[in-house]
Amino acid sequence: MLIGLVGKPSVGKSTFFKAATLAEVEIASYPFTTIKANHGVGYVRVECLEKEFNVKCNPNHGFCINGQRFVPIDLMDVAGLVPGASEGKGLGNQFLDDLRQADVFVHIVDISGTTDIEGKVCEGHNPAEDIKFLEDELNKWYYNLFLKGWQTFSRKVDMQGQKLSDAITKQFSGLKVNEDHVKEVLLDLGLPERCSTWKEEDVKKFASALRAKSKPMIIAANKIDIAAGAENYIKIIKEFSKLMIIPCSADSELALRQAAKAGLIEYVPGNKEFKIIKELNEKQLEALNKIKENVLDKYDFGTGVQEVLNKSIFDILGYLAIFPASSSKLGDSKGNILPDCFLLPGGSTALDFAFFLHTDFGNNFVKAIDAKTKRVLGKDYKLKHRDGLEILTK
Ligand SMILES: Nc1nc2c(ncn2[C@@H]2O[C@H](COP(=O)(O)OP(=O)(O)OP(=O)(O)O)[C@@H](O)[C@H]2O)c(=O)[nH]1
Ligand SMILES: [Mg+2]
Repeated sequence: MLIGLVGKPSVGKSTFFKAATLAEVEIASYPFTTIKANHGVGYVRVECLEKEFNVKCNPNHGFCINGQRFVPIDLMDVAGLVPGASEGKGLGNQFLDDLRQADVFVHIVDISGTTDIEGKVCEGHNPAEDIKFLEDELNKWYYNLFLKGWQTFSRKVDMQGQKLSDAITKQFSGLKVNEDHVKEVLLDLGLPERCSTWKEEDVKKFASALRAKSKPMIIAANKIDIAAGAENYIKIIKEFSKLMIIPCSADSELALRQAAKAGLIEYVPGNKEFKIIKELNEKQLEALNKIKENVLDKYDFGTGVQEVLNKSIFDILGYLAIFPASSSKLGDSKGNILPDCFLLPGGSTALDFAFFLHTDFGNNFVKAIDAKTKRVLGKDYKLKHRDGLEILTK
């Protein structure tokens, strides 16, 4: 799964990326600091099963602190997007190309209003404008891709009597569009089956709806630590009540994670508190106090960075965290306890999980056992978030 960080220049995309991955990337207050996309590994946070079994886990991937398991996911930070990007303005199309492979977008917005529409420092900018223009540019990007060659494509589909949803999925596979998305959009819009009869307006509607379905979006209302942020945030959640908007301070998260890495504080990403464990100088103390007062004590999700990642994967994409585990033996052959935690699509069954682990497990599936309750489960059992399952085979 790939999360793409998008937004106009200077909103804090690279800061968010660095806070989540601790990778070395360039951060600066002028627009277009990032030119080439950055790829890295971030984590979603899941309550580990170790507590239920009273053991200490040894993760193969990611890590676990105080019973909180951090499971790796891919993140991508790209160049800033300005109005007209789909027509090539700013760093335009090159950057849009980077986004094709994303499964979900985090739109980073400067909620403090201290950067204008092109990312230059200002005061009093209305973040609502940014939310609108970005969606618009992304929709235009899809539309332009569709329009290119649409006539030839649609005629061929109709003439050869191809199944429309299948043909579109194949044609636009580079955008990671799946056939379910296409079917749902065709059904929602009620467009004619003969796609060569679609008007330009129909193609536009279709492209926008498919963009929303195949690249769903969550909004990180970043720079909430700046005074004007709080007021703007309240306005924005009223104006865009249908969108998922999380207050966020990437800069605060970065400071906390770096302080924790340097051994100055104990901090579990996503928590609302930290503990000082080393003697700090006045400047360090002041910086941490500001984060506590302006961000952690004020908002439900701490700095919001972890919450944005979790919501993207578990709420928007609907994934489930599943632990391979058996009630009698929690370790693997090397004695590692609860070594794995996998992310599976919502709606997956016990049999899907078996195939996910290994084709042989799937082909020879007999039953699954719930490690927490010892209940026997059949192949059609629908997985639940934080299930621990053992697969028994022939
Ligand atoms: N106060 C505050 N400043 C932030 C926050 N996040 C980022 N910044 C600052 O905003 C400026 C831009 O940050 P970047 O991370 O480089 O922004 P970007 O979106 O990657 O910008 P481009 O690469 O130019 O598109 C820097 O000066 C950051 O320190 C935040 O949460 N709070
Ligand atoms: Mg950047």
